[in-house]
Amino acid sequence: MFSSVEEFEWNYKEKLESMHGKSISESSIQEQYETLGTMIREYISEDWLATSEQYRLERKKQVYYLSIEFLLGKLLKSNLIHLGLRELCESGLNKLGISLATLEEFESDAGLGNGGLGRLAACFLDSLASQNLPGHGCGIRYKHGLFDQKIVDGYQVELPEQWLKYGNVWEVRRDDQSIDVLFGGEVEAYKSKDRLEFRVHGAEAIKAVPYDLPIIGYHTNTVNTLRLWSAEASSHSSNKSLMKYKREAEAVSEFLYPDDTHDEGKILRLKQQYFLVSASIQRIVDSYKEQYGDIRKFHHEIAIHVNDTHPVLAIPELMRILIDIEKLSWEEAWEITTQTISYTNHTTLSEALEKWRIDLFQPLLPRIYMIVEEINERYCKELWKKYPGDWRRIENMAIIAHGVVKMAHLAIVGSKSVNGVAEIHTEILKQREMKLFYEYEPAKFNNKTNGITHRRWLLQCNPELSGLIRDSIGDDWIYEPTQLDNLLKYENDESFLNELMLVKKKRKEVLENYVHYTNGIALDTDSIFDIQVKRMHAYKRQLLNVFHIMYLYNRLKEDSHFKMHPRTFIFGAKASPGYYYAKKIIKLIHSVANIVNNDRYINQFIKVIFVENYRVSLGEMIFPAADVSEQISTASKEASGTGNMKFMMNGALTIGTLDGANIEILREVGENNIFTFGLTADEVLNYYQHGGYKSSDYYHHDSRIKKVLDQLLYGLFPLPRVEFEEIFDSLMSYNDEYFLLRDFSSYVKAHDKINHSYQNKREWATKSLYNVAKSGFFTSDRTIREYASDIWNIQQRSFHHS
Ligand code: 4GP
Repeated sequence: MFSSVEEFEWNYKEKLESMHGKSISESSIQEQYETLGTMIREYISEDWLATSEQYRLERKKQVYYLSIEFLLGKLLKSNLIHLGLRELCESGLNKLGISLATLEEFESDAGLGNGGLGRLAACFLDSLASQNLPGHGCGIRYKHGLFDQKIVDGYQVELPEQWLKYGNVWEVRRDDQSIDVLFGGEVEAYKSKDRLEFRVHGAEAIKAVPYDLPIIGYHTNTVNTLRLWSAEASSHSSNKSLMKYKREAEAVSEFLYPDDTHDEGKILRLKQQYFLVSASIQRIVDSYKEQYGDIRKFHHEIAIHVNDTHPVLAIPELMRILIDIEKLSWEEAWEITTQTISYTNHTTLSEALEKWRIDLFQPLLPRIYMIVEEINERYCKELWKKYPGDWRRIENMAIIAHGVVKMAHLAIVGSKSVNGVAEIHTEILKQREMKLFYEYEPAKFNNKTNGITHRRWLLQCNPELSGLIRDSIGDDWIYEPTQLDNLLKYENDESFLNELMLVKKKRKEVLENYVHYTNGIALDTDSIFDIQVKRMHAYKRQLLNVFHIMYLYNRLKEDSHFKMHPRTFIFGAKASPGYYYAKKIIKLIHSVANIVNNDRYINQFIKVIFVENYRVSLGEMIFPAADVSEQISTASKEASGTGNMKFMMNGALTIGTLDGANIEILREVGENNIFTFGLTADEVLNYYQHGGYKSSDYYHHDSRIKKVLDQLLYGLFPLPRVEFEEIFDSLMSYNDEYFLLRDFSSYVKAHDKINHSYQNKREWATKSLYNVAKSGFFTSDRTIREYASDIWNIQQRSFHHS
């Protein structure tokens, strides 16, 4: 059906007619999009089936990646590129008067995630399929993904996201694979053949219905599966009124991260977690048994990875199934479980370390709670043997303590492997956050530095740059991105370097067009595009970036001799709906933008742009357009970062702290090709531990800082003093937890260096080249290979090029 343009054209017309009963000229963009999507899905259906069939025949060990988030973005374009069909479809559609780009644009972003953790999961799926590895995702089919952000008068307003408004062409609903997940009820213990057994009475069932999405490998015929579970009313249960029950059941997969400031919201989140885990594991066990029969060898054939602590109930759920249903002993079940499960930690921020109150947990999941209690008891006994009398240590390592269940502790105890996501992050886990666990079981801990799929984040989003790379070093880098290193032979090639800068300019123009259209502000594409896009969070220090802009504004105002290369500061960020402080920073960025962009003198040098509703598809436009990548978190706080890798791969230079994967970027590119500044992680952690930092000293001794901070309260913005008082107080009254004032001066210096270095076009181009050439290490293909060999022990299926 896709062997020639003509054949495609013919088939497309037929399909459109049969699906919508319309001719091309009568059809809407939505119908045209749906037609193409459906054709592609049907086109791969054979490979999709064949892939699982082959895994079965070859008895390949499979990994299931459980994640509460999958931030996929749009799929049409990447699917076409992966299948090698994009050009053919584009020509065919052109002939029919349809623009492929318009259809690609029409598709909604699948925004089933917040940020790094969810986007990483999406990159991993891509790398598994593209490397012919038997790995699948399990997640939740939220009806509404991450909210849509609107900016009204400089404030963030959240609107419900509607990605399923027109359905989802990629998914296949699998009613035959539906399964009930049970909540509540009472546990009954009974004797059966000398063994104490348990069953639950009076539980309420919620039906989990899977929707399968194909994950198409790049130029191979491997098609893996992402299974997203949707919650529906089950025919089996409930004493409640039908309407109430139906509403409650469907609420489980309605929103990504329901508001959990109240107990009701907390219970819903816990329900979501168990829903994902229980449905996935029940099905994994079923299909394993169908194929292999002997449950005792489960861990030889199956690996289950929990992405952060949200799916950690996988541990007691697998125990429940092995003990209550498969009738194994505790010891056998524990051996299998702890050989099956592995866990990644993505953050050391204390507010992100999940703890569930027992009074919420136990009534919702009584049998699971019992199992967690027993895991805890046995573990504490084991610890007592090793550390007799050291009850303090044991208390600190317990899974249940002080009325809460500590999910990270459960994760560590029940997994065979615990990994951090960048070298420094793993070290901090080992030496500080998880020190006691590391001392007890050092072999469990390992590092897997994050990566990104270079297929989406270079090949797809930057055709100009990938074209230049192809013309210079061929195509091998697409299969092995460390080959990008070969670009270094152009280090002294003036014409190549000019080309590279021309590509950058083109990509800046694309972004300029978009910003011009959406924000109504024209940008100078000869200015330095200095970009910070990521979730809004105090530790990521967007505020430090704003302070630098305010400082430049002041300097330009005060000193008419001060000149700088024009800069365009671009921000994109969503703040959590309940995170008041982060929302204030969004307001501050807009307030500064207002002043700067409307000042005729100043705006020759600086412009400030906030792009609304930052998401994956916008990222695809933004990363290629950056000259400077802002990675300025307080050292020790950013576990890895992955945006830093996307910028680098597209030739931006990083200004960054020695945090997360920035350190590894520095190692790859060398210190000439990155601008680092600020406290080190050790220095930060020592301050936290021993004190000694006084932010007010910096306020009183650095007039630049004093001026900027005072301006938060008066003299600059036409706003009441209270507007930014909280920000001021966080720095002065609460001693600047994230060390903005401490790092300000070295940050300004690093920016001066950027300004200086950009004057020399050739020097800048060479630095940019180094960043692209050395970015191969950060492909998620490398990361996934490490997980596959060190943790999951899975192997590629026999290779099929297509
Ligand atoms: C993020 C981390 O903050 C980021 O440093 C890391 O690159 C990313 O995970 C992937 O490992 N964490 C989250 C989260 O997104 O929700 O905790």
